[in-house]
Amino acid sequence: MQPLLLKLLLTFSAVQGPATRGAHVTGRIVILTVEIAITDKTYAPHVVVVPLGSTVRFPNHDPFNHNVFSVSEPNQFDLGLYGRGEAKSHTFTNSGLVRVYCDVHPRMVAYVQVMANRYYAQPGTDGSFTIDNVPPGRYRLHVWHERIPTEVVRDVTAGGDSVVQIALNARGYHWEPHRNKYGRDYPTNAGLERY
Ligand SMILES: [Cu+2]
Repeated sequence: MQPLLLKLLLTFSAVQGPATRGAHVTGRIVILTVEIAITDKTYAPHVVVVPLGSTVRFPNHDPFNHNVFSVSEPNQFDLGLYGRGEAKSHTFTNSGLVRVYCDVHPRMVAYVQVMANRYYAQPGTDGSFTIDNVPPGRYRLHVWHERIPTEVVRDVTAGGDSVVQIALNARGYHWEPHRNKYGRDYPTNAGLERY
């Protein structure tokens, strides 16, 4: 495996089931509150995975304003401008990928993966992951990474200690500018602004 790919694999993947027809899965969900801190115009951590119904807090530690927002349907939200020491939150009531931006700083990007069941994992620093207590059966495994163009989908069988190995290819990745919350391009000096 290429070192680059290995590193990307380490960074993050989200994995979820269910399920091919016939396998009935009802994982009990525990709602969470997690934090994505804003420091030096950066979201950290910039990728989180949460169960449906969970809340993400966005505390601003910078001495200037940020405007956390998303236009990812159906989880769009807009926390408005707020300054240092303030924290605003959003509760995610739909499953799916939510791209979180800042209306002031176009380079600020975070991802919230909202999961409809508990069968998911975020790989550790060595790239390994485990999804515990999956009832035996056939499932469809979805693998996501911010730098691959589409999810990798794999049919897998759970039962005993099933092992699956997946390598992601991010060679085609390049930074794509996005629009602000009004659907317009950021000002041309965006990213160079003093604050
Ligand atoms: Cu910002």
